Amino acid sequence: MESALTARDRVGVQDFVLLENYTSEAAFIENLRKRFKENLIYTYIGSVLVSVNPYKDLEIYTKNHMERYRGVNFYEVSPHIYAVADNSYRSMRTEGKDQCILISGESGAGKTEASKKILQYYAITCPASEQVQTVKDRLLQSNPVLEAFGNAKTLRNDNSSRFGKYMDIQFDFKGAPVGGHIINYLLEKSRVVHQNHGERNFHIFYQLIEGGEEDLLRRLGLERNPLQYQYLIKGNCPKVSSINDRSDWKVVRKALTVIGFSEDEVEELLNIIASVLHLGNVQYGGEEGSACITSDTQIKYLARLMSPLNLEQASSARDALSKAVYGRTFTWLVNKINASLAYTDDSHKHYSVIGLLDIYGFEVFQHNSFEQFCINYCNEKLQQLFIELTLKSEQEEYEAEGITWEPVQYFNNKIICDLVEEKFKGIISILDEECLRPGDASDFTFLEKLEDTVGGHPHFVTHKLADGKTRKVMGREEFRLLHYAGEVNYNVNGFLDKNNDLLFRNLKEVMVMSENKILTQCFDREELSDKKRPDTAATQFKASLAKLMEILMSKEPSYVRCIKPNDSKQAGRFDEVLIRHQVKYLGLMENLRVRRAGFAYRRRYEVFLQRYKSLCPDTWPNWQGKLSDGVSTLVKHLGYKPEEYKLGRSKIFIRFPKTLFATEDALETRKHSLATKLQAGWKGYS
Ligand code: AOV
Ligand code: MG
Repeated sequence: MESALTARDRVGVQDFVLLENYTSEAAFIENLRKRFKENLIYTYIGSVLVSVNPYKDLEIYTKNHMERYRGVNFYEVSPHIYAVADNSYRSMRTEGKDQCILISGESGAGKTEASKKILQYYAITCPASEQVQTVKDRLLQSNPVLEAFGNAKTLRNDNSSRFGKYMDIQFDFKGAPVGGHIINYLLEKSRVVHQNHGERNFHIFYQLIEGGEEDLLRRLGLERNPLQYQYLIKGNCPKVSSINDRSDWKVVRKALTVIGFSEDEVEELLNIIASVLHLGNVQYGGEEGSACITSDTQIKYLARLMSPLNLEQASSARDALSKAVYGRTFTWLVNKINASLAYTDDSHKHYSVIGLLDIYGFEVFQHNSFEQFCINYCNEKLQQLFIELTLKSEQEEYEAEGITWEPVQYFNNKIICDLVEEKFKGIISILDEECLRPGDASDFTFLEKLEDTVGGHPHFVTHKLADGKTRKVMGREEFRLLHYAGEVNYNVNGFLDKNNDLLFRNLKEVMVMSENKILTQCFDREELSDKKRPDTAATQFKASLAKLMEILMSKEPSYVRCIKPNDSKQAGRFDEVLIRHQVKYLGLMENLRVRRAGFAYRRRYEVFLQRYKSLCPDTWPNWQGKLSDGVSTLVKHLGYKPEEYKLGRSKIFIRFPKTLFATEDALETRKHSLATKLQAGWKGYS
């Protein structure tokens, strides 16, 4: 059998707080690398789980694994996403407090996979009646449906979430999942009409075309060839080796039924998807700058509505319609799923909640636009929440335990959040101002206004230098934000249009008259008589994020910090530069410093005593007195020196990892000798 010591050498420590040299980034990375090599993708920083995407299927998500983590103390078993899920579940059950699990990391780091593993864990391990089973099935099946309509292949991730998702799982007093509710955040609608090179439209389009039954496609007037559709070929990438659209179609089709869609509803939904593809193929020709439709499709209304426009206006009106139809259908879909997950049992209205947050991760492309601006702003907010909550909870724990708190320096990204969202002088306010200003407002005047207003901000850069010269490396249509996670250049082209997100009134009128039942729910007649201008896209997003922060603040948080090991989606490749960058911006070293401020290790008295009581005759087999006295007796027997530990109100704090390792090794030795003695008929301490 391998000794505890050599095992530590080979696979590193399972909690970074146990690193001897905890301030060294090199030691941190080395520990991560050792574990990654051994397929140990999970490591803790205290109660925070760090996860490195393995880019291959590991045999660690079986039912047996789930059982191993059920009801077991966080620290008794090796780190795992199931341990986080189980810990939140138990806190919810025992303390009666709503929980949330916040998953962060850049695009492709494994957030969506982590959130699915957590959901599966609850679906399998929580108690269930027949009715609960239906809810469990629906919770699970909501994933493939939302991913089909809301995920797409990007350059960063073949299954990239293009919307943010917060999901509440509701549990009754027996701890059974009885309902759920999803809030969706800003879908990247522009993808419907345009994809960058190497990227795809949303999965559902390809799934339908590849997998749809012959007569379905005939009814929808679709050909089984993505190359026929303008909206599917912009990225020049209709097929992806890691994706099987045909089998995914089957999964999605079945999931829709499980969630409770009727055959008619499915048909109407697919009608909409097909219409968007047809719409994309409406091409304009015409002379003297006025548009007419060249192909004789049956969409006559378009001809009437769009002929007063020039070519560019007509195309953009068509695309605006496609985006609006798709975007609203997506929201309809989420509402429909919510209705099917709604907790309907009136007799037990009271329930507890575990919230799961899985958003789009921080992303940087060659060309970044309004969408990346929103996505990265969202990540900025989440990082801020993380910083404020971990610092706060750490400080509170020290105070609660009566132990002096030593402040830790932390990079607080609030300054960047303010730059984006501050009233009157933040970037969003300035953008809105330009969107509302009549006259010559354009993307370019927006950029000029930014330069005038926030030009001197330490996290904002454009091509203009303070002395009036220009910065050559930056384009004249760009501004750069120095995000917590890195620098991103945003091209202002399209910012005003995307933020305005307007649709011609007469196109809305046509939609209201549609016979498709889903569309009539998406386009409300009242909207036509509404005189008030709706909030801009960025302002709506800002408000929904503020609400999200409130929801999260009201719950007890757990964190999963995902790391992407390389940029080529490859198994086994540990790209040190890339990883070091993420460790830095995720603030993991600071997180560790906060966690270690003074003490490497802390445990509740009962947990500590339970684990090590066999090492002292006075505490074995059971300690009868006060827990703190028991722990005190135990550690004195083990020879802990006064400077090595402190006893708080409910926990022991140990300063150095080596003290704990010595105790662990003693436990290991004792287990060995106990096994030998038992064989020889020994009865334990008397
Ligand atoms: P993301 O959610 O963090 O990116 P995903 O969860 O979609 O990233 O992970 C990207 C891909 O990495 C998955 O499709 C899997 O192939 C692989 N992967 C991730 N986690 C695991 C795991 N635990 N085991 C095996 N493979 C994994 V984005 O949605 O782009 O921010 O917007
Ligand atoms: Mg995702």
